[in-house]
Amino acid sequence: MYWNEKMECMPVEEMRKFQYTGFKSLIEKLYNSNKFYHDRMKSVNVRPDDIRSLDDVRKLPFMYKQDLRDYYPTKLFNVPNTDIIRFHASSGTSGKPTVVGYTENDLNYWTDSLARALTSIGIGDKDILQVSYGYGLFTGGLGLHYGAEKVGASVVPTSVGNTERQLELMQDLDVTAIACTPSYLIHMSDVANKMGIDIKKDTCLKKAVLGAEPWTESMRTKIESTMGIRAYDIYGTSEMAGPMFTECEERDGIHISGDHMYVEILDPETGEILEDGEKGEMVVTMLQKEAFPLVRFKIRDITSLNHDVCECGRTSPRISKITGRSDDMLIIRGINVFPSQIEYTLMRIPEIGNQYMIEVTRDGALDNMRIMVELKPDMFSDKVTDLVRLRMRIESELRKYLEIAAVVELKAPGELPRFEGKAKRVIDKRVF
Ligand code: DLL
Repeated sequence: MYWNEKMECMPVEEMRKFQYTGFKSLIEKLYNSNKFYHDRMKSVNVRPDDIRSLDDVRKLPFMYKQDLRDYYPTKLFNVPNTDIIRFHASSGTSGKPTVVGYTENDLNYWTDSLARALTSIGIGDKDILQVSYGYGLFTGGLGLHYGAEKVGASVVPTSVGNTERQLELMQDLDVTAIACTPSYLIHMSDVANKMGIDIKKDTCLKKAVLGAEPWTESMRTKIESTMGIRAYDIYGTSEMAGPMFTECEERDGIHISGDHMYVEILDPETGEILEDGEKGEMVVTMLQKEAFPLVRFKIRDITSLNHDVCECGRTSPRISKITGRSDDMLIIRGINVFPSQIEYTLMRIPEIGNQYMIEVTRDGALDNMRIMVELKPDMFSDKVTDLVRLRMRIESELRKYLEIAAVVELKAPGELPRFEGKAKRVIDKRVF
């Protein structure tokens, strides 16, 4: 049992005061020590003295994923390199990834947030938690790993893949909870069926902590009824730290600990701040981060905010299930893919012309991506072996930059549809 009653149950007005104090000292620190934030504030003529209430956050400019790319890899960091003890990275909008650094305190805050979240869904020292999120640069594996150890659970760090072996371990070690993407859990269940394992009867699995990609209430119902478990939503992004917040046992929104993060919801069209219950794009300010601060960062996820006190007793605001994004990022097998990254990779291959199309489909539980590319006229050869070699080279380049497999189809010049006006390059046929 790991929770912070003072923070998690603090009256809303008191929490706002607490957030204001944290925010004010963050802004003072950044204004005085970080060129990026200093220049941004100067550009709108705001000094730390102008921040006199939490609502004054609105005076500050937004931060975008593009900023992370422009200041790649570590120019936005606010501590000396010697204080960084971990890096993670996630897909950027083109070419380079987004790099996030952590001090020791950052890792502690992140772990603290996850430990509170796991406690809120009843995962503790009696649990054996299989972490089937990817370990490595992706934040899912290591994030859940440390959070679960903090609550005293026994961790089975399987990472993603090798599903048959995962299922054997699940049975042999009496795993009680699993953390992975919802689509991977559905895939596991399909593989279990083929192996003659009924997760409901033949394993001790009771809970699943699912996130890193959008999923719906109907997926939850399907997962729960076929596997005999309770499934909880977990949310976070690498820029925030990684996975950080979950639903509680009530499952009426994802609790956002006010001492960790301040959330605003904006109308994506007008930029106006929206009221509780209204859907818009989420903007976050991290209140405790040292290495890689985040002030008014446009995450691009669409959700709504609710400040009512939850039945569980926690007063922290809750966001509703993420229903989409205000940009064109795709999440394929739990991995973020920007069409601009695909374009960047394709356009560096001299044989490829200007036209391409991306098609995403779902086969069972697994996402598949097909990329159709038109070749330049002089590159289109009759020799099948040349074309096969070229296709394999393009697939390998894409795998290198996107970290997921895509099937490439080569097209003759002029074969792909042309559009008047904005080209439709992405066809997402998945039903969520
Ligand atoms: O996906 C961190 C994470 C790991 C979250 C494990 C949950 C579990 P990124 O790779 O930076 O970080 O991707 C962040 O994924 O902006 C959302 O668009 C999407 N996403 C994450 N969780 C959810 C969720 C991790 N529960 C991006 N529902 C975010 C819907 C989600 N989308």
